[in-house]
Amino acid sequence: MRLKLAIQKSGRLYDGSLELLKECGIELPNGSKLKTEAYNFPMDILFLRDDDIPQYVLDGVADIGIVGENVLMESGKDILTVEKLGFGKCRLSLAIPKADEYNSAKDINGKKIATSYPVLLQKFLDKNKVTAEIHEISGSVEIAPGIGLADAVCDLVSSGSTLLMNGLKEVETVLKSEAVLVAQHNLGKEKQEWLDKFLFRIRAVKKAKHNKYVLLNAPNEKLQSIINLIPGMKSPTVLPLAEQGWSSVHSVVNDDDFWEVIEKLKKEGAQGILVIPIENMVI
Ligand code: PRT
Ligand code: ZN
Repeated sequence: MRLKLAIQKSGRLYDGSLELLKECGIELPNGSKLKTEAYNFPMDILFLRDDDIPQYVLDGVADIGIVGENVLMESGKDILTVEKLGFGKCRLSLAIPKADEYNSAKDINGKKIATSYPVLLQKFLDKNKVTAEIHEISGSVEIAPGIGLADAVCDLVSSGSTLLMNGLKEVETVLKSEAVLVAQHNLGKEKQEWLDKFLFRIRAVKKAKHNKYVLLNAPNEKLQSIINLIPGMKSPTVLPLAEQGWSSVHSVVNDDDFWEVIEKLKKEGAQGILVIPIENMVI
């Protein structure tokens, strides 16, 4: 038994997908392009066009895959979203020429919209009870208004600079997207077990990225208030320093309120605060 994972063969999700495998300790031969076998995990990697991944997973050519939610939802294929992966983040947005007025979705009534995402756009139009003409094109959607092909576009945006360069402004978010791990519904017992092991590693890696290991020195009389600030996973490690009246405190701090916590620690009298990245985190 080998679990077959489909990833994008080149493009925006390629590096992130390989990076994820590496962080999960899954080693691949260098420079493989069509199909490759992991050395130390029962997994074969198939390199495909991103648009083909949902269908291949549905057919069982691949058991699992890494694909953008935008592609998955546009495809409408009945496969499972197992986990959000935190990379390849973007949004599918409606954009119109900068000078055009916009108050609500009603303003696109009767307009011609260029997109590579006709299904998602139609759903958005239906939800907003708007009728517009969808003009499906496969690439360079952003130039459509400039060359008179459409009045508006519905395209993926990350930094927004492509829209800006083409004289367009974003007016609605149709979908927020990131790379996700997908799987077919019935993998069978053995493959499911290996998927669970893969998922266990992914979650440990993701968790570690959101946390940092913190070491600091604290005066003993302030120990309790410092411990309250960094409760960690169970409770912090406290070790006596060679200098009387001082302790070393080790704990884990979440990314979200990281700087706030560090400031409070300083205020409470913590010294020599060291912050170290965590590679894996299993709870
Ligand atoms: O060959 P294949 O079919 O596999 O690749 P592709 O050309 O269809 O896809 P690719 O590699 O461009 O994108 C793969 C996936 O990356 C997408 O399906 C999204 O899930 C995700 N992603 C994240 C993006 C972007 N960010 C993104 N910015 N996909 C495309 N873009 C494009 C967008 O279409 C526009 O042209 O980048 C431009 C906008 O970028 P900004 O930064 O200027 O806003
Ligand atoms: Zn594609």
